[in-house]
Amino acid sequence: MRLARPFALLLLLALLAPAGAAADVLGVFPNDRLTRKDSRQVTGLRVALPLRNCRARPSDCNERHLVNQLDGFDIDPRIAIRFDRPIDVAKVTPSSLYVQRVRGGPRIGVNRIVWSPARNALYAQPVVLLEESTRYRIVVGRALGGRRVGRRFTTMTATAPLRRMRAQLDDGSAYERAGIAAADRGLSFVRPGGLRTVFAAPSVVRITRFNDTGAGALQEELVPNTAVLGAGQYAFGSLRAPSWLDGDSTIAQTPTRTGVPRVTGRAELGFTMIVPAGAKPAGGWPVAVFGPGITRSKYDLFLAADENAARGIATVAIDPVGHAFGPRSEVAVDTLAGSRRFSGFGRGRDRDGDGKVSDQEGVQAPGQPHPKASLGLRDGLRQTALDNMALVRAIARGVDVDGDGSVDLRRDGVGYYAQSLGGIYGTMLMATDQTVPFGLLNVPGGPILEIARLSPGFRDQVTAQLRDRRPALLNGGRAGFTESTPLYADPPVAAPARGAVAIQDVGAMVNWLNRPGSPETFAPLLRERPAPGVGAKRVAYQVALGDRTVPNPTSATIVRGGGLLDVTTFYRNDRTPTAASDPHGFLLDPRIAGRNLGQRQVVELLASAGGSPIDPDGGANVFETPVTDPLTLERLNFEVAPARGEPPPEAALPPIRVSVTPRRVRARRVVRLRVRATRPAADRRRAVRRAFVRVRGRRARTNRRGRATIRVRFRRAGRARVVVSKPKLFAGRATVRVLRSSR
Ligand SMILES: [Ca+2]
Ligand SMILES: [Ca+2]
Ligand SMILES: [Ca+2]
Repeated sequence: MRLARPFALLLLLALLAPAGAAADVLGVFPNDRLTRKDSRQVTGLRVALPLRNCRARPSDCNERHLVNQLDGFDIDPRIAIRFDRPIDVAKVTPSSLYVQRVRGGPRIGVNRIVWSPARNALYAQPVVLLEESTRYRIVVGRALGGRRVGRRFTTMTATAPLRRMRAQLDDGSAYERAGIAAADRGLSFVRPGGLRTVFAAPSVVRITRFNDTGAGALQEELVPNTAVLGAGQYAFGSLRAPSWLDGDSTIAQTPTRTGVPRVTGRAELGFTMIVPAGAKPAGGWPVAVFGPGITRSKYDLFLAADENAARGIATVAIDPVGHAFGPRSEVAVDTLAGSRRFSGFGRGRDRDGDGKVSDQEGVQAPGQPHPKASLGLRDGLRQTALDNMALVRAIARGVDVDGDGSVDLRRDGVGYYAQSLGGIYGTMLMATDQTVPFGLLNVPGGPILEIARLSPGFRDQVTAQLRDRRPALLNGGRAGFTESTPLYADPPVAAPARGAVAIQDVGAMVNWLNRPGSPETFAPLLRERPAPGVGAKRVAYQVALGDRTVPNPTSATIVRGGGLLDVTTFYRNDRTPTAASDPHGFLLDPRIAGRNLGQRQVVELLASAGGSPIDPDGGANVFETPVTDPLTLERLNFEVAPARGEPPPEAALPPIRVSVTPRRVRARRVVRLRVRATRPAADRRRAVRRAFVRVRGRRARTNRRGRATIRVRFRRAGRARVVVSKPKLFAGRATVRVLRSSR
């Protein structure tokens, strides 16, 4: 049967013509096309982003140089899809845009969606954390891109480097390289001169720190001590631990398959210890390691162990890298018999050369515009996790606290608990150290940059980094910048502030770079996918509603990443008389209502060697064990003051208007299409010069008058699209009708 000619033409048009004004996909990121083969890596690849505009944009190039050492893309990648024209963000659905393992698996939708009108680009992140060292594809469906586009990418190897460094502790090679003889790998309680720094707890009337804050006199600070119940001895001392840090507090990236992380030296770490009173059990007292938070120190142990000793648990803590002030720091213990003063083993150093040592100086890479600034806290956190592993291994060697020749602490089954930053490096420690079977992590979050930008107290540190970048990226608004970044449960952002997407670009790079030393990366290893030889852990988490220091959405990242909801307790400070205060410090701070019950949950978990977390207030609702409404975790839950000076929304790109003559041509003939491209100007249309013109695979560039001529032959009847594009302009199109050849 022959169709009537007009009908046949319509059918042809329907088959050949692109659907209406659907946008074309111009580029997809991440993308394995931006890698090189590298057999030294677990993934067989190494990232190879182009280094462009390095003179004008050195900070961007510094970051690219660092990611180009990694063996794959971020496990929480910020997907970027460039289109040639606007799309309807409402059309982003689990079927129009998703990520899927190349080997098969569920389709993973996206959230945290941003549409940039100025770039015609869509940004989004997968709803779940991807697995490391794994090939995925991003699929853009027809509903979004006019045609289906799939692009492969490979995720980075994120946890292996820390696990490899732990293995260097286990096989002794790290100690050998650090020059720490086997006999010197335990805990030391004796200071030079023979002073044994172990004190009978009831005889201690005061503990005082003398902080080395730089040049000048030491600064005196009383150490509050609430750990008196059942305490037998307060002990102080040191241990030697290998260090992988370079002078700028970063760890050199080595190939993930064949590389051996390089030990750069050793550190002498001070510790504090509380030993229970009474007769020790056979094999010694069970031990819990406490991990202090940022700007805090090992002296927080005396605020974090109210009930431990009374329950027969010895407690010990060391400082994070860069903490407890400078090397001249000391501690004095006043007893009924007199006062003893000895080194406090401060780990801070005057790294910025201002003559002062801050309470955390040296834990992170130098700030912008230093080439490694974007590594931030990554390696200070990894090193601190390794220091705590060295502490656990020192305990395993047998600890004789009182020097009577018998071991006083149990060698194995060490538990861990921690606050804030301690919960951050603690999550990394728990996920990688097979010798620590259980722990409780209080108020951690990640990634660090997300904590910093969302926390009113830390936000100005992000401001400083954006200000000191080259070029600077401050665009006005709260603390000087506006990032328009949606939280996990937020609706899409379709009108980001001017300059916000450039800040998001930096955020995505920094988070990617930091992932090997970030807690959410390690959270899946705790229970869902234990690392080889490590095993699943018995863990619990505490989160405080409305935490202004480590905001709730950053804790949610860990809880979601590790599937930890059933072991997470939500402390509802809003339901207590201390509702007005930041609940972040609730585990230690005697001024916050939830403190004692928070510590009760800790001690019950430690005493049961990782049993299910108790609900500290039972049926009452100040402690939710587990979290009643998980969605609450995804919100800030505190009031944010209105921002001032926020920039206007970014403007859409000026559109190119395309005119083509002739508008109708015959198929199978060479035709000359004359194209003209203009854009709106103040009072008239202006020519668009040097624009790219594409039609049916043929290309040309417009001249000074915005004109181009293309010779092209259309094979079949239908409609042909002429596309004119130029950076920073919205691409324009015109359609040419191709009639059947007249034979
Ligand atoms: Ca300094
Ligand atoms: Ca002993
Ligand atoms: Ca309760």
